[in-house]
Amino acid sequence: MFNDQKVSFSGVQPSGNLTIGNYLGALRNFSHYSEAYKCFYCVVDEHAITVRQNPADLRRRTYETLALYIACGLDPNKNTLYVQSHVHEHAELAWILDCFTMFGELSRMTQFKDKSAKHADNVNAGLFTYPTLMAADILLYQTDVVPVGIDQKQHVELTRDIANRFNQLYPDTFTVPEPVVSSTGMKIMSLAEPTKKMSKSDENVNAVVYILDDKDTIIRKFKRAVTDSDTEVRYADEKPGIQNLINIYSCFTGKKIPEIEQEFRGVGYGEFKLAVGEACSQALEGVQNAFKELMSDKKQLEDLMKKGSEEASWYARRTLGKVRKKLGFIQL
Ligand code: ATP
Ligand code: LTN
Repeated sequence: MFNDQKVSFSGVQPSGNLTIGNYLGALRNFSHYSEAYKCFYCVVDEHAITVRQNPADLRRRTYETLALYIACGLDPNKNTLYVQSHVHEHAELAWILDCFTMFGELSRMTQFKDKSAKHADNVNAGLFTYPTLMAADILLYQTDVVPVGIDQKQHVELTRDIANRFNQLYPDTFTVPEPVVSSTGMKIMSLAEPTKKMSKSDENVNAVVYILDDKDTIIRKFKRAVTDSDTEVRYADEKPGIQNLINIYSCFTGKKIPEIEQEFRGVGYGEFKLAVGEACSQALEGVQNAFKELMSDKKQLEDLMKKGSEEASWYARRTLGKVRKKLGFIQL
């Protein structure tokens, strides 16, 4: 809460091409708060370097992620859209929060366990303290709600623990945030291994539908999606592939699960998969057109980044100033 206004904050890493998982689990839900909340949506480039990045790719994806925020419906005049590394208070508060976060807490984070297994040759300290930088992102803005996919819930819960611990020692410093996870889009699964999360850094491009994939590619990927040997379009845990496709179809069409089962009763998987592909590509068409237009004017995107980081800095400075004072750092 800042000046009696509730705050929404979230972030996406520019670590790959954004997927429909990012769209349905996160981006699409950001705009729900634009009217009633003060909203900060950040491109978290500092988080992305916990895994090795090619500099040219990182730069391009940072522009693209900002353009996608806007293309997905976030009006830069109603939301503060910016890049994390442009607001140095994030890194500064992260160090302070490192001193209020326990080694055991960070060791329990499942994302750390997964990523350190995946990047065994580069288990760096940043990968380990990733959640304290995320806590700094959130707490700097006195955030009330954090719209995320379910995989990030554990990090937001750790953020709450850190905020409560800090507030106990130094009362009234931080608002304690709530994670908000959408019920249907919270975990879109890989099309190749439907028990695994769809992830933008997956090496198998056929397992992932990107927001910017063209219609033919989208339809081809859904056609190839791994399902079971049954033919019935039914939402059941023992049918993870079909369950995932029903979820995706439900997210894009707004139809409820029983209605979808009814719609595809007696037709084979082929027809159903085609319908999912069509619904998906149709829903993304507007986003893709807006994205192309935004990317054709880099200067405009840079102006927006500048405006966003200036707005964000104003809030970040206030919280960090309060924290520094409470800790006993000398103000000159
Ligand atoms: P990476 O593969 O680089 O770890 P990612 O695809 O998991 O990336 P993030 O940048 O870590 O994406 O996530 C951005 C937001 O998208 C987060 O709120 C996250 O919970 C959400 N998200 C990511 N993947 C999915 C998914 N498959 N289903 C639902 N939400 C998702
Ligand atoms: N950790 C998140 C990205 C992220 C984020 C945040 C999300 C960084 N800072 C603050 C919400 C709020 C991820 O890996 N998806």
